[in-house]
Amino acid sequence: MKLYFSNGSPFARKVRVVLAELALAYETDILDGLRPTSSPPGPTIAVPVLEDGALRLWESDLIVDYLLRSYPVAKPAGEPPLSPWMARPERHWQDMTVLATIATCATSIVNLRLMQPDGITPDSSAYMARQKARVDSCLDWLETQVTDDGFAPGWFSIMDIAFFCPVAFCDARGVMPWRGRRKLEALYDRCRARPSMLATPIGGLQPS
Ligand SMILES: N[C@@H](CCC(=O)N[C@@H](CS)C(=O)NCC(=O)O)C(=O)O
Repeated sequence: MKLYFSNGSPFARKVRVVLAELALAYETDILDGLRPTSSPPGPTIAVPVLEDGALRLWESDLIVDYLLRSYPVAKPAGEPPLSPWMARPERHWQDMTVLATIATCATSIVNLRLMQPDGITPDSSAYMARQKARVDSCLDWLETQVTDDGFAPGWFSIMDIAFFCPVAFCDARGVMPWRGRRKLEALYDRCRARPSMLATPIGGLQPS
């Protein structure tokens, strides 16, 4: 397998964390910052992109779903164990809605960051103010969905990982304050210590 990514990308980090949790080896194609539009690894001109043999996939949640289905582990090593699914079978639509909300929130966090160097901020742009409001609104709603034991109690879930990666990026890049939500903060602090998180620092100060 080969993963195209940048060290800063929170979407790529989610995939890297899952690869680490599944103990899967992979080659890397790392380019920090934005890749040239002339030679992207996929048509969305975004990372991550995963190559597995003849198959090439993009969109981080799709890649994670592919990994979980293609490389299930009999006995996950971590505690709590990595969930073997994207969403709990008995709460499929609720969990998929949580994942979709996190993805939307992550996109707004990254957009806020990517516009910073051009001086386009929530103070100077009504649309960036809307992106910031969207992040707050998503996080407020996620706080109502998460438990004291994460999004899926008893598991280190893809929802937990998908939440942690963009919020850690938000912290590291000083995008906007997000704290003040008790359960999300507790989840964030628990995730930080997980070996797969420690093994995938976002590093650098590149734009994304
Ligand atoms: N929905 C995509 C988002 C991927 C994404 O936006 N990646 C950023 C890096 S964090 C990127 O490559 N952006 C390139 C661009 O904006 O042109 C996913 O989940 O994989």
